[in-house]
Amino acid sequence: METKPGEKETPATFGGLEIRREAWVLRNTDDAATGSACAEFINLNVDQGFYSIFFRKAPWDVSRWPCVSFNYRFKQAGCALNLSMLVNDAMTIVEWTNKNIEGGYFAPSVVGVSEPYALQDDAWHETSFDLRNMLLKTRFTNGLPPTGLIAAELSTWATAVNGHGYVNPKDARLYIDNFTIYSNKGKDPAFTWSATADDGGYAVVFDQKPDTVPPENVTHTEAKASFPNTAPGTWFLHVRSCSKANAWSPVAHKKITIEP
Ligand SMILES: [Ca+2]
Repeated sequence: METKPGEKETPATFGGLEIRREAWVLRNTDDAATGSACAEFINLNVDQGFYSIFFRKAPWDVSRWPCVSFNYRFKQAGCALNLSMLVNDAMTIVEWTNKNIEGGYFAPSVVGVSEPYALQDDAWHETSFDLRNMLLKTRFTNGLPPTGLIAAELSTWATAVNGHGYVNPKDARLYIDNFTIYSNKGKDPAFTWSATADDGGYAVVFDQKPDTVPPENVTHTEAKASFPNTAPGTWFLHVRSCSKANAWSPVAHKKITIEP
C-alpha cells in the first residue's frame, strides 16, 4: 500500500515493530525515551538465536527518505546485533553494536556503521545513519541505479563477535523509542511534543548550541513550534515546560540537521 504526499501512514501501511524470528516485541509503558511508552525487544534463545524484530517491513524510497534514527536502551551488556535490510532486494547490513568478523557471513553486505557503536549501559541513547550516503560510498560508487533505491525489511539480526555464532544473552532486553525514517532536506522544521494537563506554558529556544537552557519566560502556550526558512546546518530545539503552579521543568534538547 502506498501513502500519498502529506498523508500519514497507518500501522497497517507502516508494517513495523513486529516479530521476525526468535524474539518477542512488546509495548512497554514503564520506560520511555520520550512520552509514556516504548517498544521492548526480547531475545528468546540462548544459543545461535536470531533476536530479530522488524523495525519496518514495508518498502520505502531511500532517495526520498535517506535517514534512519531511533532511541535505544540495552538493559544488559553483551548483545551483538546488526541492522539488516534489503536494498533493491540485496541483503544490506548497517553495523550497530560491533564490527562484523572479517570473512564472516555478513561482511560482504556491510555498507556502514550506525555511529558510534551502540553503548550497552542501561541508559537511553540516540543513533542515526544516512543510508543513501552509505550506499553511494560502497555499493554504488559510480552513481545510484536509474531504477532508484527501494529498501525494505529493516530489522535487528544477531551477528557474531568472535567466530562462534550468535551471542546475545538469553532473555536480553532492548528498549526502542522514536524510530523515524526521514530526510534532512527542507528548510521549514516544525516540532510538537507531549503535553500534560498540568502544563501552563513552554520556554522554547531554537539555536545552534547543544546545551542552551531557555530562560524562565513562557514563549509558547501550545506544545508546538515551527521555524520557517531555517538556514542549512545543525540546529537544536530546547524546551522547558512551566506548570500551572509556576514550577519549571528540566530542559529537553533535540538535534536536527538541515542539508543545503
Ligand atoms: Ca515513546
